[in-house]
Amino acid sequence: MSKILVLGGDGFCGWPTALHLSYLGHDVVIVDNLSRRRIDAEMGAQSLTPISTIDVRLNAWREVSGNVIRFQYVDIAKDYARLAALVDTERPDAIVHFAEQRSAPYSMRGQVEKRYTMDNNVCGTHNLLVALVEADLDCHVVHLGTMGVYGYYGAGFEIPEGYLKVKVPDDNGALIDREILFPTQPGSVYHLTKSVDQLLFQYYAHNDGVRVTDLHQGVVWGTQTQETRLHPALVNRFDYEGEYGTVLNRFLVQAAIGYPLTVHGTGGQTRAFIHVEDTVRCVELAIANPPQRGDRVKILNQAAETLRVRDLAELVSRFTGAVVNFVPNPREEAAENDLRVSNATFRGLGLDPILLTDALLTETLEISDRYVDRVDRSQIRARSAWNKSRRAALEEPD
Ligand code: NAD
Ligand code: USQ
Repeated sequence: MSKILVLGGDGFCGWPTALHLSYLGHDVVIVDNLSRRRIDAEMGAQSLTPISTIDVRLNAWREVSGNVIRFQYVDIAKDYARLAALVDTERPDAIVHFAEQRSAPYSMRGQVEKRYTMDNNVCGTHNLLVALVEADLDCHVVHLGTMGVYGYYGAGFEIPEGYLKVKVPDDNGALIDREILFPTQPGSVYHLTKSVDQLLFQYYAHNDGVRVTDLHQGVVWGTQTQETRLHPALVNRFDYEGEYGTVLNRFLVQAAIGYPLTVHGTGGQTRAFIHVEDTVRCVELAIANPPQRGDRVKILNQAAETLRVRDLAELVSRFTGAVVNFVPNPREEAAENDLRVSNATFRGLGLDPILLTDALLTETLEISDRYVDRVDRSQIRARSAWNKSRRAALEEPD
C-alpha cells in the first residue's frame, strides 16, 4: 500500500481517481481548494449531476467501502507554506496532480481569467516541485497534461509520446540523432500553461532528479466509474455549459433537451478522446510504472481514439435523433485537421480502452436523459471568444 496525495481530488477526473486508488488499498489524501465549485457559483452554473459536498462524499465512501480518504483544503498556487508542510509531514510515495484551471474557454474569457489561469496553473505546479525538493522527498509526480500541447499539425505522421526524434548536423555536417521535447503549439492560454508545466518538469527532473510522469490526455467524456456508482452521494460531476462542458458531454445534453448540436465551424477539428473510467485506469498504471530517479520526464499519451467533431455530432445525432447545427467558431483553431496519436505505452501496459460506440448509450440513459430536468438552457451558449475577430461568432442568435 502506498500513500498518495491527489491534488484536485474534488474535480471531474480527480474524484473518481481518488476513489479508485482508495479502493485499491492506498492511503489517499485529497488536496483541493474547491475552486471549481466556486467558479460554478460565480458563473451561476452547476453540474448536471447533483454532486454532494466533499464531507458528504467522503462519509459516503467510508460507509460503502470502509476506507477513509482524508481531505486537506489547500490552495497549492497561493499557499506554498501549507503545501510544503503537508508534503513534508505526509511524505507520500506518489502525488497525482490534477489541481489546475482546466477550461480553455474559461481561460480565454478576459484579462482576469487569462491571468488567473496562468498564475494558478504555473504557480501551483512550480510550488509542488519546490516543496518536493525542499522536503528531500523521492516521490513520483503524476501530472495530468493535455494532448493540446502538441498542436494540430495535420496529416502525415503519428504524434509520438512527448519526444520528437530529430536529425541535427554535427560540426562536420554529418547528421546525428537527437530526441527533443515535442515543440508545443498551444491553442489557448489554458493549453499554454500546460506547455509551461512541461518545461518546469523537464527542469526539475534534470536538476533535482524529481521523478515525473506527464500524461498527455485527450478530451475526457463520460461521468460514472465503478466506484462513483456505489452510492448516490459519490456521483461524479458533469459539465455541459459553454465554458467547462467538453464537446461530447455538451452534445449529449443538447440532444436530451432538443437543442441543435453546436458544431463549431465545419466541425473538421479532430481531437483525441478518452472515457473517464480509462483516465482512472491510466493513472493507476502510471503510478505502478514509475520512472527511475535521474530519468527524463516520462510522457505518455492518454487517449483511446481520435474523432472529427462533425463525425461525433453525426454519431450523437444517429443515436438520439438530434439536429446538427454548424455555428461560427468562437475559437482560433485549425478549421480542419487530421490527428493520429501513439498510445503505445498504455496499450503495452494492458489498457484496452472503452470506445465511444461501446458506452454512448449507457452515458445517454444514465446521465443526460436521467438529469434532463436539471439542465439550464441559458447556460448552453459558448461565451468566450479567442480574439476580437472571433467575437462575432457569439453574437449569433440562439
Ligand atoms: P476540474 O476543474 O473538474 O478539477 C480540477 C480540481 O482542481 C478542482 O476540484 C479544483 O477545485 C482543483 N484546483 C484547481 N486549482 C487549484 C489550486 N490552486 N489548489 C488546489 N486545488 C485546485 O478538472 P478535471 O476535468 O478534473 O481536470 C483535471 C486535470 O486533468 C486538469 O489538470 C486538466 O488540465 C487535465 N485534463 C482534463 C481533461 C478533461 O477533458 N476534463 C482532459 C485532459 C486533461
Ligand atoms: N467544440 C464544438 N462545439 C462545442 C464545444 C466544442 O465544436 O459546443 C469543439 C471545439 O471548438 C474544439 C473541440 O470541440 O475544436 C474540443 O473542444 P472541448 O471543449 O471539448 O475541449 P478542449 O477545449 O480542447 O479542452 C478539453 C478539456 C481540457 C483538456 C483538453 C484535451 O477541457 O482540460 O486539456 O480537452 S485536448 O483537447 O486533447 O487538448
